[in-house]
Amino acid sequence: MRRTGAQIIWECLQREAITHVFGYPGGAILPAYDAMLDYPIRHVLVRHEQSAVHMADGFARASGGVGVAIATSGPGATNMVTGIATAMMDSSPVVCITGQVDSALIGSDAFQEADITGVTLPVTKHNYLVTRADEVGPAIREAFYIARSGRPGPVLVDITKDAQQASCEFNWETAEPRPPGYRPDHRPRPSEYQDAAQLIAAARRPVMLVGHGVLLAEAAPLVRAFAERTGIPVALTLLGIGGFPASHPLNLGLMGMHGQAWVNEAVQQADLILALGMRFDDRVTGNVRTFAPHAKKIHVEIDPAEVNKIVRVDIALIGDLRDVMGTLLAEAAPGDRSDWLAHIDGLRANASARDVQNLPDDGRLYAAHVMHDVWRATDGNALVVTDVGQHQMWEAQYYRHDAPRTLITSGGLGTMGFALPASIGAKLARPDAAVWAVVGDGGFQMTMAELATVVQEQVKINVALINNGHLGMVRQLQHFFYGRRYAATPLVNPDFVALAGAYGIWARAVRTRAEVLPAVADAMRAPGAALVEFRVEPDDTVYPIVAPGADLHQMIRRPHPFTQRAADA
Ligand SMILES: Cc1cc2nc3c(=O)[nH]c(=O)nc-3n(C[C@H](O)[C@H](O)[C@H](O)COP(=O)(O)OP(=O)(O)OC[C@H]3O[C@@H](n4cnc5c(N)ncnc54)[C@H](O)[C@@H]3O)c2cc1C
Ligand SMILES: Cc1ncc(C[n+]2csc(CCOP(=O)(O)OP(=O)(O)O)c2C)c(N)n1
Ligand SMILES: [Mg+2]
Repeated sequence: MRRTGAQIIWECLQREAITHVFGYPGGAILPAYDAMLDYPIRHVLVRHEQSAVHMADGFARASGGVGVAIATSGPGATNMVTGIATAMMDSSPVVCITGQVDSALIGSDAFQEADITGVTLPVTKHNYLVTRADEVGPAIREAFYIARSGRPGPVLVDITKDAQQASCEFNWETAEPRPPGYRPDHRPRPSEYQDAAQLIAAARRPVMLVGHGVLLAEAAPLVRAFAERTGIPVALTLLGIGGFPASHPLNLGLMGMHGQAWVNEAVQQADLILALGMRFDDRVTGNVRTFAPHAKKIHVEIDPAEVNKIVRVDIALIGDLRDVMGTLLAEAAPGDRSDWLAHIDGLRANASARDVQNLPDDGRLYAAHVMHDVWRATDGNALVVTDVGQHQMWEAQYYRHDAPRTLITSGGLGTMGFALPASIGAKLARPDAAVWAVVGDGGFQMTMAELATVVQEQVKINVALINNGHLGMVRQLQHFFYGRRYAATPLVNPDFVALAGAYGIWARAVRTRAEVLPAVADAMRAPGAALVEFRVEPDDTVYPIVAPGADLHQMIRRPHPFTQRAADA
């Protein structure tokens, strides 16, 4: 059949079962927008192209599918870069389609020309410049294949305006992708499995580190079965949260820079680390030279480039986590690690005495309380999307996630402004879920223009705005490491409730703990989107904290008994 390049874009998206695209139009992509009207795909009109990519990313992370973002050439395409880099760092499958100036004008500084394949080369898994209609189908089909196979990631397809306008024969079948040199399939050798099984059977103090790869591989049930058979406790990376149920007796919790003290201590005392789909980020390991010094290490990982990159391991099982865990489970010997678990329980009891949750209500509102109460009010069933900062860490510590894909957050790039748009994508992917965007007063202001998208597209999200009047996470670094010299971290904020009102969004401000549960319930009952502004303590600190580069067990702990007050800060 004969089609224009513009039509082929939508034919391909339809065949890839894409239901939503997130985008913003402009001259160089107009042929594609015009053709779009004839296809049954919902277009979500964003307010900034960075947000379009975050929405596609949120859609992908919530659904397990691929998210799609679309923009025009030049400023439209360059606005996408932060969103693309965010998806790249967290291995999220996103396909970005951009318009480009006519092929004859490339390199002439034509109106709205930017070399977006050049700009995005380091932050995409792969990218394409398409200058002919007959290249559109193969490029888009290959882009989807690359985005979702192996280690997922963002792929950009830049299509010139004349390629969109020209016609050619389109045949989906002949467009089957065969990218040269791309081999995403790896499998461990049987002897590697045997060596791993021996190390596991011999370990007396083993810990599993569950990472994002467990979610990407849809391997959570296998990991759970493996933990239960072997009695091995589980620590989670930030992006691994949901990969193992928080309520499970073998769950230890978050590890790393802001991980719980007992989790980091258990990792440091372990004699075996079984790292599953995680890449030993520096926020996870602290000082690499002293990381888990007594442990043999097994790394289950799909990307060979991640093996021995940061931490030297004794055995690497390179392959898809679901396949590898299936084989490991079949070979695993039942184990009893009750002495080790009892030891960790002792560490946990020691730490919990310092927990802010165990303190009497002193009339102040703490973000930790807010997150705990949001967890209670949502029965632990919400799909939470967090922004970046202190509130992100408090969510990770105090909202207990039992199911995969119920926490979406920007971990690797740490992109402020991620949460509001990503929550819109997540809600469109999972319309039945109660979606909460947990945002700081700083990051929210980076993409709050998307409140208009929320209203125009009638997306029922709920925003928990943790207003501490500061760029809290940076202020915290200044507090500990820069002699309390607070350069450029206090914020003068708008009236957030009035702001939401200007968009026609239900909103309420909360100042005391007693108001938290009713406000959360009312927000969810509100027929449209809702925003609750929690005016929390301005000087609160995320504990524990491992100083950058310090040993993982050398955490700065919350003072005990709890003494921190505004006046002490
Ligand atoms: C303010 C802030 C504070 C932070 N503090 C912490 C902290 O205290 N603790 C913490 O853990 N993190 C923290 N982070 C997040 C941290 O920066 C990293 O993003 C996070 O640790 C990465 O987790 P990960 O390795 O599990 O996931 P990713 O970085 O997404 O890596 C996933 C790995 O899984 C592999 N993989 C993908 N698919 C498969 C598959 N099918 N099979 C096998 N392997 C697969 C990938 O190749 C990759 O190596 C913080 C971030 C911010 C912004
Ligand atoms: C786009 C971007 N710019 C700067 C930073 C550095 N940074 C990390 S956390 C943070 C403060 C976030 O403040 P806020 O959104 O109010 O959250 P809080 O820490 O107060 O909870 C900053 C500036 C970042 N992560 N992303
Ligand atoms: Mg703040």
